Parts: sequence; C-alpha cells; structure tokens
Amino acid sequence: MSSVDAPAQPSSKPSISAEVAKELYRDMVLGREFEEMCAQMYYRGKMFGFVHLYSGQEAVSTGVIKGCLRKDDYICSTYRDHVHALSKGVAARKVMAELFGKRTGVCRGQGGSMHMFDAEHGLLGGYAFIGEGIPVGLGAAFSVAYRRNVLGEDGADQVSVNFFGDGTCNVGQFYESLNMASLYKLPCIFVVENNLWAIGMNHPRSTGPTLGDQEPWIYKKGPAFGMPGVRVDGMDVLKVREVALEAVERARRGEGPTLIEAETYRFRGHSLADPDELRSKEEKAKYAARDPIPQLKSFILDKGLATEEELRELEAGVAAEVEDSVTFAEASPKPDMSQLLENVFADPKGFGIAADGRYRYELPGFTAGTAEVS
Ligand SMILES: Cc1ncc(C[n+]2csc(CCOP(=O)(O)OP(=O)(O)O)c2C)c(N)n1
Ligand SMILES: [Mg+2]
Repeated sequence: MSSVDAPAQPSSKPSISAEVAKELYRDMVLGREFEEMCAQMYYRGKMFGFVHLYSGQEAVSTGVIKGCLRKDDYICSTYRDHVHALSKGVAARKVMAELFGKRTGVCRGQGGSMHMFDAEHGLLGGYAFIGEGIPVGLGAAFSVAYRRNVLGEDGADQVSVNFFGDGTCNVGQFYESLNMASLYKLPCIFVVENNLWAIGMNHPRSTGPTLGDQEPWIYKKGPAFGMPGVRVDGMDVLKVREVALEAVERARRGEGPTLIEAETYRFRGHSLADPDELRSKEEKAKYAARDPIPQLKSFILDKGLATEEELRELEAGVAAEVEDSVTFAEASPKPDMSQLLENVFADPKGFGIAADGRYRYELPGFTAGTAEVS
C-alpha cells in the first residue's frame, strides 16, 4: 500500500500574495539549511546524544506555523523539533546554541536537541517519548477554553497545535487526547506528519485499516471522535497552509478540534545515527522529486511573485543567518556548574550545590559510587 497514491485534499492551489509566498519560501529554506548545518556540526562532534533532522518535512512546519499561527498560539513538538521552533519564531542562534549545549541556548543548554522549549513563542516543548507532548498541547487548549468559557476572557482565542508522527498514532495518549478535545470542543489541532516510517517500521505494517477500506488512514480517526479529519499533501506548503488556516479559524471560533494527516517524507535517516538502509532507493527518489522547496520556488517564479534574483538574495540571507547561529553557539559559554541541579526538585536527603560550588549531601552512604563534582 502506498497511501500517497490516493488523491489528497484539497486539490486546488490557493492564490497567495507575493509577501506570503516569500515568507513561506524563506521559512522552508531556513529549516532545510539549519538542519543541513546541524548534520555537519553533529559529525564534527559539536552536539551530543541523538539528533533527529526534519529535512523533507518543511512544508508541514511552515504551512501550519509560519503560514497561519500567531506568536501567542501554542505548539507542541517531538524530538524532531528544531524546525518547528524556527517556524514559531525562535531565533536560529538560540536553537543552535541549545544544540551545542551552551548557556545561551533556548533552554540554557539543559534541553538539547529533543527538548526545545520557549514560553515567549508558545513552544511547549519537544518530547523524546513519543506521544508525550499530545496531552500537554491539549492542556494548553483546555486552559484557553477555560479562560474563555468559564472566566469570560473574550481575548482568549489562542489555538494549540500538536505535531507528531504516524507511529505515534498507535500510542494511547493520541486517542485519549482526541476524545477530550472533542468532548470539551477544545481549540486544539492535531497534525500528524505521516512520513510513512516509524524508525524502521513502515506505516501499513503497524496500523490497522479504517472502516470501509483496507488502508491505514489516520485522518479518518477524526470523525470517529466527532471532529473533521483532513488529509493533505504534506509536500505542498500551499495546500498545507490552506487546510491549516481552515482548522485554525474553526478552533478560534470555538468550534473545536481538527485532525490533519499530512503526507510527507524525511530525506534522511531517523536520526543522524541511523544508516537509513531500510527504505528503498525508489521510494526515496519518488519523494526527492516532490521536494517542497523547489516546488514552491517554481510556483513563485511561474506566478511572478518574485524574481530569481530576489529568491537568491533571500537564500543568501538564510545562509548568513545559519552561519551566524554557529558562530554564536561556538562563542557562547558553557552552562555554569550551578545550573546542574537547577529545576531539579529538592532531594529530602539534602543533595545540592553548596555555597562553595561543590556537590553537597547530608547522608554519606548515599554517595557511594557517585562521581564527585567540583
Ligand atoms: C513511548 C516511546 N516508545 C518508544 C520510543 C522509541 N521511538 C523513538 S522514535 C519512534 C518512532 C516514532 O515514529 P513516528 O511517530 O512516525 O515519528 P517520526 O520519527 O517518523 O517523525 C519510536 C518508537 C519512544 N521514543 N517513546
Ligand atoms: Mg513517521
């Protein structure tokens, strides 16, 4: 089964202004360039742990976030979160510095690749455990509905968007959250980035068919929970933006949640540690030909929304921004030792950093085997 061969909705390309087209293009190029730089920096040993890149999936982040969300709206991401953060307006410098584990990072170097969080931009986190972010985004939507419906705050019209993958749709939190969003008519949008794979598990091998057909559709689970389910070509930023705008408007009007299944593809392995040997050459080539960035570029040039020269300038601006993020991250200080136990709940046995900056404890036996920190 190849779910992308069936017709996606909606089918027509919407008309957009030159300004919006260029904004979308810039955001997708920024996402791609940033991730390619991450790969270089990872292989040069500048980053630690697992790093999951988003290359290929840019049309989803850009179409949903840059294309229609406000700064005070909320998003929840996964471990593939750098580009969602960028689209939401977090500075490239702060994301790169976080990846380098530096104090100037968006979580002061304590989150790393999978845990980007920024309250100012409504980024409620990247989450390493799959499905973990979904109830968090749901909670944000609940708080908005509560402020509007119970406390009578007319201005409470933010929406909360949850991003997660196809594999994550077989985790219980997905269904629990769909149910609650529907029950309370929450301003919550569930965006499934169906890239056909969950590490090495192909989507049709892990997901049962929906009623009335033999395909493992995810969008059809929306109506089962009383909300619209929409399927969209996730390699086409304009189509993604179109369905996202509709879902966002619906949520802002207080009409409840929407489930969007965006069909997309990652151009690299699951993480930078993955040799990516399971996916066929043919499948990779098929999606490479549908790369969302050149697609939008052709559209912009065909419609005369910008000249080649303008787009080149824009690309040069992005390259400079990404380069600057690395320079900034390199030059930034490491977190101070005093940060080590910050945001860690006090241990009743007295662990902590003493005034002299040394590791402190009150129960001697408890330190057996613990490295001394100085
Ligand atoms: C609760 C939990 N179980 C298992 C894992 C291991 N794991 C990491 S990524 C992943 C696959 C997720 O695939 P998908 O939701 O399609 O997201 P994608 O990586 O394709 O973006 C799994 C099972 C995990 N991180 N959390
Ligand atoms: Mg997947």
